[in-house]
Parts: sequence; C-alpha cells; structure tokens
Amino acid sequence: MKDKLDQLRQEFLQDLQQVHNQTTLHELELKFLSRKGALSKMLHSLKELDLSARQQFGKLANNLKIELQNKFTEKEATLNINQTHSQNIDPTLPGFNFPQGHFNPITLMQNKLEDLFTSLGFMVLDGPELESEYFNFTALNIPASHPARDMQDTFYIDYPNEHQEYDLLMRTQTSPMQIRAMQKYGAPLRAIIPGRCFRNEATDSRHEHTFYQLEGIVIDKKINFAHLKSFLEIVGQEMFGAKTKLRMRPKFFPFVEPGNNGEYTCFLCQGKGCRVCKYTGWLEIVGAGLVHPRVLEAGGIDPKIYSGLAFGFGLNRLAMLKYNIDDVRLFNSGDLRFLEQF
Ligand code: FA5
Repeated sequence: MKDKLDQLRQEFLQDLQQVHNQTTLHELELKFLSRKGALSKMLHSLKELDLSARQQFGKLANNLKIELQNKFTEKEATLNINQTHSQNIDPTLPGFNFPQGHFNPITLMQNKLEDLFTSLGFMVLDGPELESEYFNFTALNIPASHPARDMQDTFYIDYPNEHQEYDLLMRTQTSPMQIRAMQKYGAPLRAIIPGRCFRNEATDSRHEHTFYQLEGIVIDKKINFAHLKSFLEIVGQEMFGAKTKLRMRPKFFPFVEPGNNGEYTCFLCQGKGCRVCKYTGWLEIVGAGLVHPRVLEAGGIDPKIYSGLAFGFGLNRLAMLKYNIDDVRLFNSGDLRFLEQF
C-alpha cells in the first residue's frame, strides 16, 4: 500500500511540473483530486484492508491528500498571479481620479462668516437644536399667549414637563443662544452662533422647514444702531463685494427695540426685480435690532448699564445670494448634480 501511495505522489509531482496554464491545471485536478480521481480511489480502497492496516495507511493517505492539495493550491495561486500580470493589467493605461468630497455651500458661508467675525473679536458658540419654550420664546420677550409665536411655528416634542415653559421644541431661530450666551459669559460680550433651525413652513423657493442661521450678539456700554448698521454693511461687502447695498427696514421682533430687516441687493436681477426677490429688487437676509431691555434682564445683564445689538442671518439665503442659487430647497435635496457645483 505504501508503494502505491509513493507512486501516486511521484505521478502527481511529475504532472504538476507540466502544468503551465488553467487547462492543464484543471486536468491535473480531475486526474488526481476530483471525486473520481486517483486519490479518491486510493482512499476508497483502504476499506478493503483490515483494521490495523487501515489505521496505519489511512494516516499516510490523509497526509498525502493534504500535501497534494497544498501543492495544487500553490500552483493555482502562482498561475493566477502570472495571469493577472500578463493579461489583465495594462500599465500604460491612465489612472482614474477618486471622487473628492467638499464643503456644502452653507458650510462655506458659515466658515467665511466665522473668519470675518473672529477677526472682529467675536467668539463662536454652539447651541442646542432641541430647545425649551422658555429659551426659544419666553426669555426672548415672547410670552405664551403672544401672537409672535405664530410667526414661527415649529415641531413640538411630545414630552410634557411640569412647567409649560420647559416643554421642548425644535428651535425656530438661533436667538435663544443670545440668552444662554449672556447668562454664561455676562457683559461685555461679542459672540456669533451658527446653527440649524426648524419651522413648520409651507415650503417654496425661499422657505425651507430646515435651514441655517447665524446669530450675532454684542453687549457693551453705549452700543447703538450705528454699530449695528456698520456690522451688517461689513458682512454684505465682505461677502458680495463693495457694490452690494444694504437696506434696513423696520420690522417687529419682540426681542429687539428698534427692530429691522436687513436686505441686500438681489443677486439675480441686480435690483431690477425678478421671481427670486418677488420683484422687489431686494433679498431679505437678516433680522436685527438693539437688544430689548427685558431680554438683557433675562440674560442677567443690567439694561441701565449695558446695551446691545443682535442680528440673525439666514445662511441659506446668504449662500443663494453668493452662488446664484434660485431655490432654497436645493440645499436639502441631496442631489449631487447640485452639490458638485461648489
Ligand atoms: C429671526 O429668526 C430672528 N431670530 C432674527 C433676529 C435675530 C432678529 C436677532 C433680531 C435680532 P426671521 O424669522 O426674519 O428672524 O429669520 C431671519 C433670517 O432667517 C431671514 O432673513 C431668512 O434669511 C432666514 N429664514 C427665516 N425663515 C427661513 C426659512 N423658512 N427658510 C430659509 N431661511 C429662512
């Protein structure tokens, strides 16, 4: 039996030397290692031996099986490597570029404004998107029954608290951070707070349910409206060039007095009037004003000593202006054809 095993081994090794391609490799497999191959036949024939011979030669036969399998696998791997090198790879072909990610236009605007405001001595803060009614409305001089709450309908969280003012909602604006910043840092204060806001909107080309704002607050002695105007002008000119005009029109926000809407010349029609600006020539980008004394008090600051200014830019609208985007809904569309343009 031992001679038969040795002979099988010799034959296999001789044939293996003749294997130079997949066809001869397959023939070798059929001849020796397949179900009907020589090795299987040999293993079957062990059944005819008596117990002690079966034990003795069974072990030898199994070792031989492992050896032949290993040699076969090695040969197969060598052939695959050679074949890949010789047939599948053409080293003269040009390579290909891996797709590269980049910033969303809103992030680009946020980064520009952060650079601008930090150069003017502002801190950059972050605040919670899930807010309490207290910070989002009450502390901003919008009590529970005030109609100004209707102007900013949002998504309320069904998690009742003992006190209604601590009920939770998705913040409608970054303004709650005015209070949190004043409470934490006191006066004097210069901070901006970029972040995501949410409103229950009937969406159109200028209104989204999820959008970004960038809040700014300055608290110091003798802060006045001229300071506010100059900050808004700096932003317009820095972002859109020296020719960009700012228009400030009175607007009621319960947390500022006086309050105004800051509008910049429409990018699409250069002020002539078009669909995007609703034929006014102006795009409403920022709400602003001088901080209301009650809001200063809610922030723990004495309104007899300090005054303040605050503004809230719509980052989506700023990006629309900067990059000629005519529909705010594109930002959340996840459409690569849109995103890859920036
Ligand atoms: C506010 O949200 C005030 N918190 C702004 C403010 C801050 C006023 C500090 C005074 C002092 P308003 O609702 O107008 O205001 O929103 C401010 C800006 O956010 C708008 O000018 C607009 O650019 C953007 N914005 C508001 N709603 C949406 C919306 N649904 N989709 C896209 N952008 C929006």
